Amino acid sequence: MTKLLSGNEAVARGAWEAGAVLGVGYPGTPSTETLQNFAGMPDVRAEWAPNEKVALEVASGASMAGARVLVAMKHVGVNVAADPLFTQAYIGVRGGLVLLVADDPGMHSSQNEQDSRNWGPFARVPILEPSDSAEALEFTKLAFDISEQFDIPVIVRSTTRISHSKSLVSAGERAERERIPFETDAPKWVMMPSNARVRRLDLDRRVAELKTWAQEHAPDRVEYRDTSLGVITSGIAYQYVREALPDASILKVGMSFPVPEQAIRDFAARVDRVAVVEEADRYLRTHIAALGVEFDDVPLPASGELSPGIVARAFGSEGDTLRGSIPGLPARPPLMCPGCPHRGLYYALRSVNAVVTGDIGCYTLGALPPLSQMDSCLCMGASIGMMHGANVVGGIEGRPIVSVIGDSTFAHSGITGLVNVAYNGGSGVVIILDNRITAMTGHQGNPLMGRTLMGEHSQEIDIEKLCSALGIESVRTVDPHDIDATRIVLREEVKREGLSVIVSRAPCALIVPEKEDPYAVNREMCTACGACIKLGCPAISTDDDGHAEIDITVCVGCAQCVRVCKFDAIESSGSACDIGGSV
Ligand SMILES: Cc1ncc(C[n+]2csc(CCOP(=O)(O)OP(=O)(O)O)c2C)c(N)n1
Repeated sequence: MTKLLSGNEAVARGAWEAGAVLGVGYPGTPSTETLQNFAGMPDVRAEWAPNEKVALEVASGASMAGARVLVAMKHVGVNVAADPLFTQAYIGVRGGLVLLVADDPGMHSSQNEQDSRNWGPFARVPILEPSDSAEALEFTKLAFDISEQFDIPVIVRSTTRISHSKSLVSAGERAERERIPFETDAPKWVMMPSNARVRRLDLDRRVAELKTWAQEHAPDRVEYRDTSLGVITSGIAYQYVREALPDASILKVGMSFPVPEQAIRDFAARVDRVAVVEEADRYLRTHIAALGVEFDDVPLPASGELSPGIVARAFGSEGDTLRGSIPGLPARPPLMCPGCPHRGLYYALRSVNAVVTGDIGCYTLGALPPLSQMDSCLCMGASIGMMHGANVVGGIEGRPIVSVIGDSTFAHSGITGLVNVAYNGGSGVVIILDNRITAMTGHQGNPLMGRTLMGEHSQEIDIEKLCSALGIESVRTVDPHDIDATRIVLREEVKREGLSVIVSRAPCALIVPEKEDPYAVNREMCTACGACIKLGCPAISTDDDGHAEIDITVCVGCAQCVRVCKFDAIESSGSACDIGGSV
C-alpha cells in the first residue's frame, strides 16, 4: 500500500511494522511527531518520559523483557541519554532497541547544532541515515533486525527536512513477533567493571561483525552516471546532490556507522574525481581521508543547512535556491501568543531588577524586547543550577538572582537542580512557570499536569508539595495575569534570605477552552504612555499619535493590559467603541 508520510510518520510506521510494542521518548523538534504517530497505532503503548535518559532506560527494560522498542528524541536529547546509551551498547539488547534521533541543522528550533552521526564511532552504535520517508520506514525496520542480529542498540538519524517533509512510502503489514524469553544473564546485563571489561571487548567484536555484514547488506546505494564526477553523500544531502548535479555518479551512504570502507574504495576507483557532500560536520570526509581516498574538498558551509543552490555553487555553477531571505521583508521574530501567562510574569519581574537565569520553552521568548527579562539560557534544566552557581560565588552586582523554568522543563531536569540548591543551603528565587502543558513543542502532556501520551489521566504532581518536601520554607503560588499581585510576591521573595519557590500558574492561552471578550482602547482616556505596549502583546499596537490600539480579532481577553494601564483606558470592547458586529 502506497502512503504519503513524513519522515517521522514513516519511522513510527516502520517500528510498528517491525513489531515494536512500546515507544518512549521526550518531545523535541523535529522528532516529536514520531512518538505521537506511534501512539496512534494498534496494539502498542507509547509514553512520554520526563526526559530522554529516563526514556532510554525504560526502553532498556523493555528490551531486557524481550520486546521490540522504539525511542525517539531530538539531537540534544541524546546528550541527556548518553549515559545509558554508551553502556547499553556494551550490554546489547534482547528485544530490538532502535533510537530515532532527529538533528536540526540550521537550528530552526534548537539551542545548538549537533551532528548525531558522531555518536556512531563515539558510543560504537550503528547509525542508519534515511534520505526520504520510504527509507525512513525501511531503515527503521532494518534497524530492528540489525539490533537483534548484532545484539546492539541502533540509531536511525534523521534531520529536520527528512522528519518534516512528506514523500511516498510503501507501507506493509505488521510482523507479529513472539516475545524473546527473558534469561537471567548478569555478565551481559549487570555492568560492573569485571563484566563491563568483557562486554567492552565483545562490543568491538560485534561492531567488527556488523562491519563485515554491512559490506554485503548495508543499505548504501551506488548510482553510476557520468563517471567524471563521483559524489559520496548521505541523508538529505543526497536529494540536493541529485537536484544540483543530475549527471554525477553517487555513492549514497545509508549506514554511516560503521562507515562503508570497501564501498567507498570501490566507488572512488570507478570515478575520475571524488567529492563529498554532507550537511553539518566533516564526518564522512574525516573517515574517507583516514582511508587514504583522495577527494576534492568542495567549499561547503561548516554549519547550517545545505540546499540544492548551496551544493550547486560549491561545484561552481549558479544554482537556483528556493531558500534564503527575500530582501525588504520585515523581520518577524517569534512572539508569545496573545493571552500567554508568561508575559504577565515577565512584566511583573521587571520591578525587581533581577538577574534572571532562564531555561528552554515558550518562556525563553521573555529574553526578547520589549520584555527583555532573561540573562541566560543554556540547556534544559540549567536555570536553577546557574542561579545557584552565581549566588555561591557572591552574586551579581548585589542584584537578586531569579531562575525561571517551565513545568515540563522542571520535570525534565529542574527538580535535581532544585534538590541541589536545597541540599547545599543555597539561596535565590525559583519561578516555575506552570502553564499546565509542554507548550513549545506542541502541547504534549507531562508529569506535572497528569495526562499521558495514550490520553489517560494520571497522578498530577503537586509542585508546591514537592518543593515543601525538599524543605523549602517559602513556596508561593501566583496568577501571572494578575500582574500587581505577582509583583508584590516577587518583591517580597527577592528580599527573603535563602531559597524560595514561586509557582506562576495559569494555563497556556491555547488550551483555555473559552476565550474572554476582547478589550479595546478608549482613545479619550489613553495618554499614549506606552505601558501596555511594553507587554509585547501581538494584539496591541500604536496609532500615528502613539495611542494604543487593540486588534479585537487577536485579543483573547486576558486583561493583562487592563491591569497595567494606570488611566483606565482599556475597557471591554463592547463599551469602549463600536466594534462593528459580534466577535
Ligand atoms: C534535551 C532537550 N530535550 C528536548 C528539547 C525540546 N524542548 C525545548 S523546550 C521543551 C519543553 C518546554 O515546555 P515547558 O517547560 O513546559 O515550557 P512551555 O513551552 O510550556 O512554556 C522541549 C521539550 C530540548 N531543547 N532539549
